[in-house]
Amino acid sequence: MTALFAILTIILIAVIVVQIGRVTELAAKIRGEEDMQFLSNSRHANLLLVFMVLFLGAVIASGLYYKNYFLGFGPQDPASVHGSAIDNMFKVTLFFTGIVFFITHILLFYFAWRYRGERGKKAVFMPHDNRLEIVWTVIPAVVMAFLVISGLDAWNEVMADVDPEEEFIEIEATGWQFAWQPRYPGEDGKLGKKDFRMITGVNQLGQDWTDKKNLDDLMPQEIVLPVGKKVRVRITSRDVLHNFYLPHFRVKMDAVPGMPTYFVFTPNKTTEEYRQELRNYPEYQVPVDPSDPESPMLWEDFNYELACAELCGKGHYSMKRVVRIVSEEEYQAWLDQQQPYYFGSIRGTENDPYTNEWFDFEIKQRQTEFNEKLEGLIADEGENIFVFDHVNFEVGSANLTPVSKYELDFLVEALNKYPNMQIELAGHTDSQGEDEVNQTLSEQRAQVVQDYLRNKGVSESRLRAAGYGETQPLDSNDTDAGREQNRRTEFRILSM
Ligand SMILES: [Cu+2]
Repeated sequence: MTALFAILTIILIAVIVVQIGRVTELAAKIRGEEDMQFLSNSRHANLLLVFMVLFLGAVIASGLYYKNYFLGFGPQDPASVHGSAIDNMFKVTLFFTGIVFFITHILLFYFAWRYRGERGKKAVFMPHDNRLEIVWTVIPAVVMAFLVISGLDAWNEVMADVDPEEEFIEIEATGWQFAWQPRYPGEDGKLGKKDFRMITGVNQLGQDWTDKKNLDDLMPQEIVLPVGKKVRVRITSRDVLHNFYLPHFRVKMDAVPGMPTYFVFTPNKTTEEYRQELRNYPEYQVPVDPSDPESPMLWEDFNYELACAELCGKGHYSMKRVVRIVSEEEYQAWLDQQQPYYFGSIRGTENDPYTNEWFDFEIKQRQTEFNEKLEGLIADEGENIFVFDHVNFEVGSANLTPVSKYELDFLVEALNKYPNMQIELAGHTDSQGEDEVNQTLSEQRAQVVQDYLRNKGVSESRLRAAGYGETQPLDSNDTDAGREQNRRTEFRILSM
């Protein structure tokens, strides 16, 4: 139906155009061809003047109407130290190109009106004018030179890298289809090494875990930064071109696979301060969801954002991330809540290169646990058996696993602390395999532990070793979990 109407309308318009043409031809025949031409020139010249006024009026009106949508105007204030340098550059350029825009458009339409074809008018023949050429070459050249030089000045200021001496926070942003992954350096302040060949499902950035700088790196889902601190962002990409874009901070840099880029900026307004500024504008004092009476206002809901400014694929829009600028105290509190990715997802798994050692903080923490457990046992009249939590043997053998030494060292310290304590070391197995083999294995294991303690300087007179095979299960031998409970090494306090 709509199509039919459209076709009919087009046909009608065509008929009207043809008819007008015929009438004009007829009128020209009556009045004379030349008169008709001049009359038409005159009408067009006047219409051009009308168009000029309407057009320039519309330009000014739309500029005023959208004034709060231009970067650097109204609520679009920059939130970084260098932001105003970029905004000023845009404003100066807009000022000069605006003047040129108005002058050239006024002249364009004025000339079309002033020099329209009229009876008796003849064109001036002017083959060349040096003065005119110089004027219209030199003036734009001087203005352009001024714009370029001041632009270069702003560029050098904005793109300056950090001084190695100065204090700054370095973070990393990796773009991929379709997300940004921020990475923070953790307590050491240094980002660990990466290699794209190490990228796997659990190692999205290809971090090299043998580089200890990686172990405390944080991978939060949002970017949180303290106000007033210089930030250097390392920008990389895992697949295609992306663009790290923080519009409110006037930060924009390509993320290129295989070619790390960076951007340095200093946020100078917290999210809350920016919201308070937006509050002054009526267009931000409307509810986010007008149908919900509880809905927050637009200014309350505002958040800085990280976007991708490179059309990188069909999920491009979903690369948005929230950026929060907070006070130094809030930043520290947020940092303290973050868990290093390594300790959350890699530690103790097959990807962990450090399964044979404990880190200092783990040793401290587990030593505290050991001491508390032992103190509890000493205080308890009825109980006197301490089951080791971290003393283990290789499968079917009496060889201690490498990390077993830590808990045994805790015991050595405890024996030194209580010089009269005498203990019996006991080995236990589950019920799998031959009874006799299990009996021998448990004896050997208790002996190995005793030897270890003796080598650490504990007097042999305070130690006894015994194997109990599978005779003293703690749990059922029918389940994996039960058997794990039953395979154990423990010590019994004989006297204090
Ligand atoms: Cu992208």
